[in-house]
Amino acid sequence: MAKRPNLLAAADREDALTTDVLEGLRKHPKELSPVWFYDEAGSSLFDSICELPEYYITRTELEIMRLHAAEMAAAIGPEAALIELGSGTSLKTRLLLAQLDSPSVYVPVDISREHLLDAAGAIAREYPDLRVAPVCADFTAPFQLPPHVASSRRRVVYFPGSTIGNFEADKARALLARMRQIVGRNGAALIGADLRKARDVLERAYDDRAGVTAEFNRNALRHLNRKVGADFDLDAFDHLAVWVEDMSRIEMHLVSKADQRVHIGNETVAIRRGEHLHTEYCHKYTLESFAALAASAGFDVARVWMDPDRKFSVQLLEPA
Ligand code: AVJ
Repeated sequence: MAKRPNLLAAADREDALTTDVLEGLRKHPKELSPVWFYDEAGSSLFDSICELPEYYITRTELEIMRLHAAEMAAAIGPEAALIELGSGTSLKTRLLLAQLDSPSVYVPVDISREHLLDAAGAIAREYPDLRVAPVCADFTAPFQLPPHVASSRRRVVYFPGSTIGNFEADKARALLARMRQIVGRNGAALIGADLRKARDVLERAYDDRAGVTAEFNRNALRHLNRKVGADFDLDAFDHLAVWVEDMSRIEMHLVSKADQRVHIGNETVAIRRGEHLHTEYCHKYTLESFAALAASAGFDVARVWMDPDRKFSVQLLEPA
């Protein structure tokens, strides 16, 4: 059986990370995992992104939750176990929790132990009657649910933020299929999914005037420099956000401004002038394309809540 990453010794873990990074950089086009965005600086840059006038996603989803969390809670029903993938420090989770009828347990799942415990602690303090059972795990792999989930009437996975959009179709399907497994026959999944819209609106949302998203993109390199001892020159890369119609996604790239060599561990990676490193995909859906994705994982769309301009959707999926 494969060892779990958090059981590996620190040195092995670093080797594994370096191997992962090098693997991505040997692909054509070169790619870096979006996980590299989120060190401390990156998380605070992301918080700034959420405040940008161009980045409509967070505020639109919040608006939907403010308007419709009560209906969502009614559709979910009493004594549910709410299992959130990624730990919920956010207002969205609170808005939902505040409306649920006697939830049996709230289970935030996150790979970062520190972030998880902070988030779980904050929720537990704000909702003293709520049982909070955090699980430290990579939610893209199987993990064990805490015992209290068994006594709930219904299991509901909550996956807000359009994070589903960061996964390519086969991975998104696999993740939804895992949710289907987790919630069982009478469970549900409540998912935030961003909707397709005009190219200029999307490109501006990922390439803001103030340059915060550009900084967020480059910060992945700074994180790599520190974490795996690489020597990326941040100034040698341009930020690019482009809508790729065929794939129905925004792609974020870093474009090399010069021929350069980057050292990672004992390896050297050559990057040509004009070469692109892919850092993130953000898929955008139509109601039809999301329903098809859900169906491919064994879910029907039971309810959809949207803002009045139909920029974003929160969708309740139930086993088909
Ligand atoms: C947090 C992954 C949903 O895809 O819109 C924001 C990340 N990247 N700006 C998104 C992000 C660039 C965001 N998600």
